[in-house]
Amino acid sequence: MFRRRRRDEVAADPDTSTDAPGEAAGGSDPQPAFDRPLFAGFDDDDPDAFRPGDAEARLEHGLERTRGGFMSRLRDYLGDGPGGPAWDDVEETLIAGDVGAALSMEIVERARQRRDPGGAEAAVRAELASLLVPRGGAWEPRSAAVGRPAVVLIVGVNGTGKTTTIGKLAARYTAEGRTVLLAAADTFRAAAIDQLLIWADRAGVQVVSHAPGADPGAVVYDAIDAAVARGADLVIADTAGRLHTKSSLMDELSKIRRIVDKRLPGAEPETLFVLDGTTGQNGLQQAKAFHDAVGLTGIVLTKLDSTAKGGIVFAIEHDLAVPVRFVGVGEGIGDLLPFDPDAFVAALFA
Ligand SMILES: Nc1nc2c(ncn2[C@@H]2O[C@H](COP(=O)(O)OP(=O)(O)OP(=O)(O)O)[C@@H](O)[C@H]2O)c(=O)[nH]1
Ligand SMILES: [Mg+2]
Repeated sequence: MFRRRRRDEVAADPDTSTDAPGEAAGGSDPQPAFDRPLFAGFDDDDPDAFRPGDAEARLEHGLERTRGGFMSRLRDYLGDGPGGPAWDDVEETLIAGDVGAALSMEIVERARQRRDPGGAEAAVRAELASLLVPRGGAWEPRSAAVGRPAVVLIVGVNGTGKTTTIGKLAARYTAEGRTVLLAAADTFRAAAIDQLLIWADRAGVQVVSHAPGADPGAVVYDAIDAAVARGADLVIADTAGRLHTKSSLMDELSKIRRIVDKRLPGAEPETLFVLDGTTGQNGLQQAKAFHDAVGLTGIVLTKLDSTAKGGIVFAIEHDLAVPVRFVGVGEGIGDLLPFDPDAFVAALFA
């Protein structure tokens, strides 16, 4: 069923019903997402506003805490003091910044051996940059054939920023002139569907939704059908937050994936894992479990503005070899930046 720019209605397709995805709450989300402030930073007087603004300045702003936190200590220790760089402190600082213990040791070892003419800071900077997965250009979800939509599945544990990211992505691609359709496949809570409707309203895109409790796979199926019928370019599916340790819920994601493959053979949907940048090394375990279960094609690292430990970017790319595609640097609709490795490292050391 289509929804466009309506925030007061709840979808009401006949329920196709499935096992209660209710366990998805998993108990790790302290409060329902809908009760949280959703649009801090969004100008309500100008609801069509999507202003990505100057990406470089936004990135630096989003990384303020990280730069003032572990990065500023790192640079102090890398300075040419009387005894040279304090390598032990450099290693500890990297660990404290969420880079991970084994990887921090490796970085320091290799940086020391580099004997970079630019000094210790240049050496560490080069080592950090080398951990990031090389990209073949900007992220571009691909469709299986002309006239068929590209599909993006958004997955992750509870409360990491999935729905918010979908709103931001929808605004970004709509601003680029593409037709985006959202699939409300988090059917666990009515509030989750409502939340997506609000974001869709903000971004000016359509939503396909079923009744709360419906089969998420059926929602995605219908959304693809609707996208084909309407000539939409991109379907972005919201999914319920789930703990990576719950195998039945991970199976549900695989099922959604199979439905996309069946409905759009050869589509190769993008599966973006939304990782809360404030969760630290635990987030790495989550990402690995999701990667094993459904095969991730990219990562969105959210809440970078709320953490002083942006080093998780290096850990995750090194350990998973899955590229970070976007970073979330705030709660506003424009606070999602495409991830550019060079710009990221430059902003950290700026
Ligand atoms: N500071 C900051 N907050 C963010 C960012 N992205 C999301 N949030 C906030 O994180 C909270 C959770 O966001 P949601 O989009 O509801 O998260 P979710 O993953 O969809 O949650 P569930 O559906 O309950 O699993 C909200 O308060 C968002 O405003 C970000 O990049 N920075
Ligand atoms: Mg959500």
